Formats: sequence, structure tokens, C-alpha cells
Amino acid sequence: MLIKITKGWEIPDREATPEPEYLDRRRFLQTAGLAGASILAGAAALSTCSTGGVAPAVATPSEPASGAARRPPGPSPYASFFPAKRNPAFILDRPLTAETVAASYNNFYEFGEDKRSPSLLAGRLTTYPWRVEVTGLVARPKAYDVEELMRLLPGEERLYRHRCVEAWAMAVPWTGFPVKSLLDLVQPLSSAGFVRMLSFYRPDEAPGQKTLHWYPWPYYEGLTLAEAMNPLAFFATGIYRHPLPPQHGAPLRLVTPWKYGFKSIKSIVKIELVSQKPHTFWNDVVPDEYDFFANVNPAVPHKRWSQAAETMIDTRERRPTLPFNGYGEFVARLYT
Ligand SMILES: Nc1nc2c(c(=O)[nH]1)N[C@H]1C(S)=C(S)[C@@H](COP(=O)(O)O)O[C@H]1N2
Ligand SMILES: [Mo]
Repeated sequence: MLIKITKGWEIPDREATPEPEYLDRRRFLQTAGLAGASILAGAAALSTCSTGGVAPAVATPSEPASGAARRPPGPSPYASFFPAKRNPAFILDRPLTAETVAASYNNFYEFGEDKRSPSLLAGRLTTYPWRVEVTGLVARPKAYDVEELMRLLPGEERLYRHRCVEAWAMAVPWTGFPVKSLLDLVQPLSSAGFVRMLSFYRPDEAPGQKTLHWYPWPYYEGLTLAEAMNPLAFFATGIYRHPLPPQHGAPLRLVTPWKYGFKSIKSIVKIELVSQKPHTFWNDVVPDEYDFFANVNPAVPHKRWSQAAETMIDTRERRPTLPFNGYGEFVARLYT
């Protein structure tokens, strides 16, 4: 059912049918079945980590607790790498989304489950200095500072469509470099079959990592090595011709435009080449709703809503969903 909109571009969370609905149901079931509910941030919630089974034991507490390198912070050098030259190979079938809308309608659960909180709270995240460890089954494992990566791998701008599994979409100009360029630096071994990526774990800066304690923080994602080496797979350091604002996943986030947005892990601290298919955050939280591949597909509905159409977040234009989000010519052969 469509709900009447009063606030311009803003899609009410209830209309976008977001991931948290599942959790509301879970919380209800657990509240009904268990005693000792605790009240958190105005919402009734239960500790589910050990009793509820929402978060399987796949979180990795031994991971480094921070992506920040230990040296005195100064002014961020990231801006000096902008703007970057646009790569004309990536063209859009629709207008770019208004920047102010893209920057205030975000999914970044480390800062809350609603769309507005990330833009209000993610400024607490210290994004400089920021170190990314590239490790695992590689010939040359190394920890890079993000500005070092920006120097080593010159940025380019790409206009990409971006489609959330909640059936909203935007079109944005990212700046960054292909995932392949970084992997070529560390040289994956022949035993590597997958790339596992990890976000930061800093509950003191990211309130959601405390209050939303039933999630298996830190956020983690993965790709097959073939997907990661595909020319479309991109590490973004910027958007709209300037460094990423924190709500978009500063200072480095993945962009895989043929997949639903939850694959595009934000604020990455670790990239690990592994031999086995890695666990992924949303697949662990709700296995029957979010699969590992998560390729955009209008023919496969989500368990609770159709994926046949999408709504642009600024104009509210409805558009048919495209297979692979319109990127089949680049990626379809990965899956045949
Ligand atoms: N670390 C982290 N990365 C994340 C998320 C998140 O909650 N935490 N949300 C994902 C989802 S569901 C989407 S749709 C995109 C949203 O990216 P945007 O806010 O830049 O549009 O980020 C993805 N990456
Ligand atoms: Mo999403």
C-alpha cells in the first residue's frame, strides 16, 4: 500500500519497508517469550546475543578495534585529491540524485536504524588518520593509510546507480579506484577465492554499536574474488567531487552497483583474501531474506515486498528495476 507523502523527497521508513522490520518482529517474539526486557533509547529491546540467536557467533572480537593509525591527527589531506577526472565509460539513464538528499537519507546502522541519524551522528567518527589492513592469502600483505592509497591509486569519478534492497534508489557520482587496483598491489595467491571486508568497531564513536547490541558488530561483507576483480567493483573515497562525508562511509567504502546496497560496506578497516565463502552481516542476521550474492533482480521479490520497481529518493519517480541494476553487460557472465 502506498502511503501519502508530506515531506517532499523523504520516503517514510515504513514505506521503504526497511530491514529493521524483521527485528521488530524478532523483538516482539522475544519480548513475548522472555522476561527481563531492558529499555534502551526509548525502545523496548532484549539482549539477544546469547539467548535469542539473532546474532550467530560469527562476530570477530579479535579484530583490531580501530581503523585509526596511531599518530597525531592533523587536518585531513583527503580534499587535496579532489576533484578527479570523470571516467566517461559509466553513463546514467536518469538524472543524478540531489546531493543534499543523498547525504541525508542513509543506511549506516552503526549510527542508528533510521535514515536520518547517520547524517546527524556520523560526524563523531574519526576518519583521519585511517588505516586499512589488506591481508590474508596475498603475496604482499600491507596496512595502508587512506591518503597513501589515494596517492598510489589515482582517483577517477564514476556515475553509478545505487539500489537498496528496500526498493529505493539513487544515482551518484563516486570518486575512487577499482577494487582490482588495490588487489593488484597485494597480489592475491592462487588459493584465494573470496574477499572479506570489515568495518570499524568503535562503540564510543558509533552509538548504534552500543544501543543496537543484538547486531553482530562490526559490519562485515564479502565478494567472490572474480566479483572483486570485475571492473565495476569500486572503492569510493569521495562523492559529488569531494571526500566522502562520514554518513556515506568515510574514508573508504565499497561500491558494487549491480548488487543491493547492503553489500557496499562502509568505512572499511580490513580487507582479507580468504579461500572459503565468508559470512556476511545481513545474511547472518536474516538468512532467508538477504543472500550472499544479493544481485539486483526484479524477478525475485524480497520475502515481504516486490523488487519489480524502485523509487528515486529525491524526485520520488518510480522506475522499473533493471536486472543487475542495469549492469548486466559488465557482470552477467560472472554468474553463468
Ligand atoms: N558499515 C556499514 N555499511 C553499510 C551499511 C551499514 O549499516 N553499515 N548499510 C548498507 C546499506 S543497507 C546501504 S543501502 C548502503 C547505503 O549507502 P549510502 O548511505 O551511502 O547511500 O550502505 C551499506 N553499507
Ligand atoms: Mo540497503
